[in-house]
Order: sequence, then C-alpha cells, then structure tokens
Amino acid sequence: MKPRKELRNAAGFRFGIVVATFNKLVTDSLLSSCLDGLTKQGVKDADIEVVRVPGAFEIPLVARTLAKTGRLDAVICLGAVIRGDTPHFDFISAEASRGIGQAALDSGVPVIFGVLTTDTETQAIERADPCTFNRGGEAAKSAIDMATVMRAITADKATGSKLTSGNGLARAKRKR
Ligand code: INI
Repeated sequence: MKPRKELRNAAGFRFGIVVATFNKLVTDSLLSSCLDGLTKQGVKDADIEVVRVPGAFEIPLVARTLAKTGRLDAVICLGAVIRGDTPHFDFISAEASRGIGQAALDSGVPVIFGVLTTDTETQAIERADPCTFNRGGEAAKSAIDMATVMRAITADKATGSKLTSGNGLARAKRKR
C-alpha cells in the first residue's frame, strides 16, 4: 500500500496519543513517526499529550477517558499485538479494536486505531519502519483528517448551514 502524501494544516488542533509499552521496540517507533507526522503538519508539541499504558488491552479505557476530557480534537491509539502460540492474541486484539471503536462512539471524538496486529515480530517491525511505510505516521494523518472533518461538521451545525459537497475535509481546508 502506498503512503498518502497530501498536505495538511493541523495548527491549532490538539491530540492525545495512547501508546502501549508491550513490544516497546515497535511501539516506540510508531510513536516517533506519529509525533513527526503531527508536528510536520503544524501541530505544536504543547498540543500533544502522550500517555503510556502497559499493553494494548489497556488502551481503550485510557483513550475513552482522554477523549471525554473535552480538550482534544482526536486521540490516537498505538500498540503492537503479535501472534504467539496461544489464543491470547485473539482476545487482546479483539478487545483493543472493539474498545477503541467504542471509545470514539462514547465520546464523540475521533479515536484512531493505530494498533498493529501481526503474525510475526518481523511483520510488526516492517510496519513500524520510519524509512518506509510506518503505521504511526498513517495514524497521525487519519487523526488530522478526522479532526478536520469533525470541526467542519461542528462549525456547520453552529451556523445552521449544511455540508454541501465532499466530506467536509476539502471544504475545511479551504477555510483555513
Ligand atoms: N499486549 C500487547 O500490547 N501486545 C501483545 O502482543 C501482547 N501479548 O502478546 O500478550 C500483550 N499482552 C499484554 C496485555 O495487553 C495486557 O497488558 C495484560 O494482559 C494485562 O492486562
């Protein structure tokens, strides 16, 4: 899959990042690319909150709590669940994905799924490689896109006008 290259202007948006410590080599790399992705699009360091949790299983509660604070435009979840010889993988990956989706619905704030679920450690390392396709950077782009869409919808709600074309993303970009 090719990385997306569009330019975004994310100055003024505030983001939370929840990152699992389990498989730290991989998740540190996801975090670093995610932070790069945000700051390259104009997000200030002061507008990014990073919270570490033990493993992917713990991500949903913290993501939901952060999303509900009202101070963030989106929350990004980063983790790496790698298949072992037991059904542990299935329980953790299913609970992480279900809980992350639920956190977005409960809070009304975009919560981005940047959790790798791979069969091997090699696959996880490939997907966290900062020199090629890194899922952390992709998660940053998705968070900016979703924050932009949500802001456009909210702005239109305030003015009473409706979104007339696209998904709000192109229009919100034109406004800034
Ligand atoms: N947590 C992960 O983030 N990735 C894994 O691959 C993993 N495995 O394989 O066990 C993992 N386990 C820990 C889990 O997320 C919880 O932290 C733990 O069960 C305590 O609740």
